[in-house]
Amino acid sequence: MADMILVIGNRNYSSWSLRPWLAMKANGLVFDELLIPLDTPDFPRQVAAYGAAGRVPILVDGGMTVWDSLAIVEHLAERFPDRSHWWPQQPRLRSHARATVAEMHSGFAAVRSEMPMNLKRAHGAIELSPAARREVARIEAVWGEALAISGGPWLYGDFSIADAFYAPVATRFATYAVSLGEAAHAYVERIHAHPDFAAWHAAALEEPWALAADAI
Ligand SMILES: N[C@@H](CCC(=O)N[C@@H](CS)C(=O)NCC(=O)O)C(=O)O
Repeated sequence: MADMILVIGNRNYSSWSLRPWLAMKANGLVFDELLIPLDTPDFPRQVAAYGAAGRVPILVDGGMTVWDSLAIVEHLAERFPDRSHWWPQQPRLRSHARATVAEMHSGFAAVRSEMPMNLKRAHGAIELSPAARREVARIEAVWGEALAISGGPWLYGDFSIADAFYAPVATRFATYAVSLGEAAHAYVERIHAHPDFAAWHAAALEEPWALAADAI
């Protein structure tokens, strides 16, 4: 048994769980996973065993628990400073990456609610609100700026926390066939080809659960 356990939701739907999971895998960390299915009568009781916030993901690291996807990766970046896929090394890129990740962590509500992550959904476009369209344009602009200042191929050169945090939205753009410029489209494909993401994706497709997001 590993020292760390990452408590996650369903791989198909839990965009917040995917973020730290991907960052941890990209950094070569060894951890156990505990999946608590979302939207089940038993979810509150099961998740309460790991933390009072009542949401996944949660990291159990030795004697302590860390909840919230961003707090988890910050905790791990401090604990494993020798790993190279947390924040970018260069200060300017690092500050930009932090702002980009903060923007995702606290925003893009319309994209999230209108296009829930649903890896099993048949790909196809839906009608987006003006707010969601504005957010899509903003995400494309953020990606474009990051790729321009870093030179790519990942947002800040090497794969970093920023890529892990934008991976769920990259899946939404593919699932809901969002029309994108060439650079953003290529970035969405790059995320899908990442071997760790591909492993998560393959496992998601095997899951038995069907949630309300399937209606979209
Ligand atoms: N800001 C939190 C959000 C976590 C979150 O909303 N998780 C969802 C699953 S993706 C959840 O646990 N939902 C269950 C519920 O609200 O009952 C984070 O970054 O970890």
